[in-house]
Amino acid sequence: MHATETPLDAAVPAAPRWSVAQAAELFDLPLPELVFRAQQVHRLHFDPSEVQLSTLLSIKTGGCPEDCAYCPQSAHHDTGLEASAVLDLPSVVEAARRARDAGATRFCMGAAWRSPKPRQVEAVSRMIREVKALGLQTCVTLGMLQPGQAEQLREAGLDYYNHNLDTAPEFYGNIITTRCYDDRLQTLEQVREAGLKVCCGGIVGMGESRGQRAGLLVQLANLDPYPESVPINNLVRVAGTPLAEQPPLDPLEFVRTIAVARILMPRARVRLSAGREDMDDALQALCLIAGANSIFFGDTLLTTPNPQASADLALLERMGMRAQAQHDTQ
Ligand code: SAM
Ligand code: DTB
Ligand code: SF4
Repeated sequence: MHATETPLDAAVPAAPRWSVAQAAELFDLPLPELVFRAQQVHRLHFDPSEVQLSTLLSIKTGGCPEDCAYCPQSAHHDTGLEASAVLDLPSVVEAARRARDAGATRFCMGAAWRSPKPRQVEAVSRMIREVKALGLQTCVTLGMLQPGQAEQLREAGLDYYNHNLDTAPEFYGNIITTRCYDDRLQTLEQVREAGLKVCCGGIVGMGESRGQRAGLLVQLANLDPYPESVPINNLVRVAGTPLAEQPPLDPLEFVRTIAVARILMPRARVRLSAGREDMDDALQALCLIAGANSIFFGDTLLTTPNPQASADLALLERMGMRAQAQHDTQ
């Protein structure tokens, strides 16, 4: 090689890799120091007064063959939830229109599948086309994908694919036995290779340690590139699931998790996700101050309740904050 040439890969800056020890050090900081650092990072990349609104719709509910211990939709748990067929296209379009009219910029459709069949991907593709035509960003979460399916979804107009790592690798087996961490990583790779944006996060409050919360965030941050969208869910303790009696996480530990996610993934939309029904306004405000800049918007998540849209808009107003404009969906 000529002396002035640089090797090809030297021109591409490597994504910063984080160690679990570094993330754990952040978790251990005094809360004001941690929140200050998260705010500094947040302001470098986002308007700190703006929050993105995503609305969820369950397009196929219940009867899932996977055994995720947190999930009311698993056929392994008796939660009293009736399994239903795939929603019809007009109902999906109607729900998306209502979400858009209420102020959402992204519409996320979730299905209780381990992995979609070809005809199911076709049905979802029809939904994606129509939702996209309404001017909304589109996201789906359908479980593990087979080769070619991510491309098919992208061609229909999909922007984001949600597939959560859920927890740290070493805690995963305590929560799910019907699939492994590598299965999840493989689907995430296919999603990336198809040119889709990645929505990937996890759940806290399932009995994991602080080190394991750090471990989850490091797994997410070290995906190359890290996800554009990072949902941080606080466990919704649903009766009939194995985690129904799990003691609640210290709310300030949830705030710390948000702040560390913001620092490790500076440009990501960090979403204050499931679990807001159990949080008062002050705690939600603290999460938005600590670096969250997205919420699930609308009175149901997939199967469980979420705060009323009017309450969320009122909270943003009280904080002097605002929803992301519908013409500005980056
Ligand atoms: N079946 C697909 C999958 O698992 O990827 C998509 C739907 S699944 C319900 C989407 C995500 O919802 C899960 O990965 C999990 O992070 C979250 N979730 C499910 N039940 C939850 C609960 N009780 N509390 C918090 N988050 C939950
Ligand atoms: C995510 O991380 N959380 C959402 C969405 N992605 C699909 C789902 C939360 C589900 C909470 C339990 C329920 O409503 O069934
Ligand atoms: Fe099925 Fe997804 Fe629920 Fe697991 S989280 S039981 S895969 S719907």
